[in-house]
Amino acid sequence: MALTRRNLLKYSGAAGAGLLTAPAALAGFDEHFKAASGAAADATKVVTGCGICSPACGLQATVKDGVVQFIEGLPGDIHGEGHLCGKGTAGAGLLYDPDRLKYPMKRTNPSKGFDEDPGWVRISWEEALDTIALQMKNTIDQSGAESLLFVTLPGPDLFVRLMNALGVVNRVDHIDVCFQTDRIIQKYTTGGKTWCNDFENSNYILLFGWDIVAKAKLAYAHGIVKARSNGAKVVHFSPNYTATSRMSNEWINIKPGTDLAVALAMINVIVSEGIYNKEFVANYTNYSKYETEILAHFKEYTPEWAEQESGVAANDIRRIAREFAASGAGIAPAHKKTLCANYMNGTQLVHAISILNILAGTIDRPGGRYFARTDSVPGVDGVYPPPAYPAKKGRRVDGRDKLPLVQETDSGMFSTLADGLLNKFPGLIKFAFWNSYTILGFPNPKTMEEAMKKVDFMVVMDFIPTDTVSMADIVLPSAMYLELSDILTRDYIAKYPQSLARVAVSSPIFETKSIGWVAIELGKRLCPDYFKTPDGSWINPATLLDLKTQKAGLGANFAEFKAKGIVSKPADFVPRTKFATPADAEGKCQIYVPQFVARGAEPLPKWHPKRDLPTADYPYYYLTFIPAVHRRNTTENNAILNEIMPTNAAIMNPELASMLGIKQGQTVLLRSRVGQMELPAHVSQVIRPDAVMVAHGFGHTSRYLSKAGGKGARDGDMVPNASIDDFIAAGNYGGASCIMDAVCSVEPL
Ligand SMILES: Nc1nc2c(c(=O)[nH]1)N[C@H]1C(S)=C(S)[C@@H](COP(=O)(O)OP(=O)(O)OC[C@H]3O[C@@H](n4cnc5c(=O)[nH]c(N)nc54)[C@H](O)[C@@H]3O)O[C@H]1N2
Ligand SMILES: Nc1nc2c(c(=O)[nH]1)N[C@H]1C(S)=C(S)[C@@H](COP(=O)(O)OP(=O)(O)OC[C@H]3O[C@@H](n4cnc5c(=O)[nH]c(N)nc54)[C@H](O)[C@@H]3O)O[C@H]1N2
Ligand code: SF4
Ligand SMILES: [Mo]
Repeated sequence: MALTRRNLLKYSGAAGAGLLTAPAALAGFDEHFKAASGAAADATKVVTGCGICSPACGLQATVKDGVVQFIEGLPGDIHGEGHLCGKGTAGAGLLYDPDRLKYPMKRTNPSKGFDEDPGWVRISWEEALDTIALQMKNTIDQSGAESLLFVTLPGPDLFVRLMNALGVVNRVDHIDVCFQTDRIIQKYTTGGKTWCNDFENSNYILLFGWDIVAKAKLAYAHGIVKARSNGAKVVHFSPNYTATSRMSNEWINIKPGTDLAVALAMINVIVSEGIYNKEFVANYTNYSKYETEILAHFKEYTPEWAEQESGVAANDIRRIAREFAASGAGIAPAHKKTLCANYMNGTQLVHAISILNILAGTIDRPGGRYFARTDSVPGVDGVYPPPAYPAKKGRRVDGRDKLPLVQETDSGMFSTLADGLLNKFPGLIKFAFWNSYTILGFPNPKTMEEAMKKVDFMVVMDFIPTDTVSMADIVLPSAMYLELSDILTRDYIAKYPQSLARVAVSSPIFETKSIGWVAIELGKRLCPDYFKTPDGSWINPATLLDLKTQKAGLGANFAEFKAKGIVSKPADFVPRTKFATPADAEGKCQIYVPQFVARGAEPLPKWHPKRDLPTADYPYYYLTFIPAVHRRNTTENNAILNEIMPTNAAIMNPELASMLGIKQGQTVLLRSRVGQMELPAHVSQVIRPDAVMVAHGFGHTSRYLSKAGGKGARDGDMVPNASIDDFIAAGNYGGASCIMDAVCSVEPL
């Protein structure tokens, strides 16, 4: 059914009526549509980019009377290839979520807690910004800039400018719970981010974990499908049978946390048999310089040894290693969470996988992992060079500075933040600004809840009333991607540059604003010199966008770029012959990383087990996964997606269920050494008998999320919190965040 103004009003009114406990500021939606009804009567198609995940597939929205009626893929876009995935198609459910934050609000109940009613009162933007600026200024004056905490991605550029101008030391983001270890390893082994996977030209795709087909970046899911139809072989190691396992030629059931053993053994086979890509290895890697060390190091990691650790037959490991090496174009993507952040040994695992790709000789080669060729779009500092920024002085609350390789990345750590706030530096942080992050993304949200109570003043900017919003002193309503304009460079499929204009398809709902606008407004109040243009006027977001468009070579101004929709600059793919590894690597890929030694890390990956192993009390592996139809912890309240998957369950094998006397749908109690949860059992063959699996993204506690609030359980409640000391002791020098490193018991209730 297409959305029309009439049925939307009806729908949002009905959903709003469900929110009987919600304050006036959160209820009702009709005002916005009344305002929009003056718009043109004819339906128009607006081209933009999806904003649910980072490839930003091209999207076209049918808009009538100012209301988005239909969303579909954009023909000609290399990422979506004219399609959107389920999450992307349901975008209007986010835009028109009746629970959205609509106005700035302040709390009137001084008692803070996730169970407390904050007593929200609507305030003006002026009052909100003045209050926030005053709190920030007082904090800096009394305790220094180190007492400000920003929980935000390193963007947008205007917000970064504000943080730099104030000398903010403590900015943290979720990169460590996702792909930080890969980022560190790529920097030293290949010279940068190799997230582009040339699946369609690959002959052999070796997948450890990553459920690429369901966890689509649509672009990669298409790539796997094309690879299969081109005759490539796909091998998928996973403790559960996933959508990707179904698409693979071989699914290999692996003991959780042991992919490292298998990868080390594959390197053993390839180097000891000398079956690596001779031309690439000789010309573009440091193999020959460190051959003695490499051969000696991997000698002990035989397939027979790896079989003991992983349960994967030695013969299979040997055979797959040989097939991969002989294939001519083999690829082993690492990309994100499953390999990089799941377990304590994630850093070693991504190093081992990078070595496999280097030995296959496919770094920046057809069929391999390659570097994105993109347009270069300047940030605000490239358009308006800022006055010199003050030096950043102060302590890192997350302890990042104890891990030199992480310190070099400039992103803070979700995984150790709670420990820092509670134990290492209690009282250090007086003011926190959360921008589009909520506690469900933390390895152990319970500890984060405790930690947040220790911060005196908290601002939360988001587009929906998340759990974190419940703890805020001031709440700022954020615009979301369908209300914003921007330049999107395509960097998932990027053999040549392609940029897409993100165009607002809806006027801002109620009083929502962008974080860039907030940065300028706070800048005016706190550090005006950084927010002026050379002619003395305030930076204007629309003019800034025009200048960026011009400098990136995409058009004379944004309107011109917007009229084109997509700007492609086709060019031949010229493989790199010099790699941007550290200067002393002389432009070569590094298998052995000599620079790691001085940074307290291992130059070659060693075997380390995962952190939590089964015990008599907690005999089963605890696994989590992200469902295909949701984005992490953002879409559970989207009416369309909530209907498809409203809650989670404890997924277990029939063998385990029958041993424990558990029936389909029966409530079970899962316990780990730090937490417990009750969920209905979902008995299915898809998972190993020694593991239990729970979907991430559920267990929201916010009373203002009328569809997701109170449904399901929070996967992270079972995962032990970590500290920097734990990481150092375990040799986890890349800060792999142990996002599902837990074991559990199961009992029927
Ligand atoms: N639909 C959807 N797609 C997404 C996202 C989203 O929110 N929604 N988010 C994107 C992001 S940020 C990320 S990081 C990726 C995450 O995508 P994935 O890496 O696929 O993440 P998960 O779904 O958490 O885990 C995938 C699988 O790994 C298996 N697994 C667990 N332990 C092990 C192990 O030790 N070895 C092996 N081989 N497998 C194991 C799990 O059982 C699960 O089936 O997805 C991206 N794509
Ligand atoms: N326990 C556990 N923890 C995990 C994971 C897990 O599987 N289990 N997975 C990890 C991984 S791989 C990742 S990538 C992280 C992701 O963790 P997060 O980054 O925290 O998850 P997101 O779903 O991206 O949503 C973050 C916030 O952004 C807001 N948001 C979403 N879209 C918009 C928008 O368009 N505009 C604005 N203003 N706000 C928006 C949402 O409301 C939400 O509050 O979580 C990690 N943490
Ligand atoms: S893969 Fe899906 S959610 Fe991600 S950008 Fe494309 S359509 Fe949107
Ligand atoms: Mo992620």
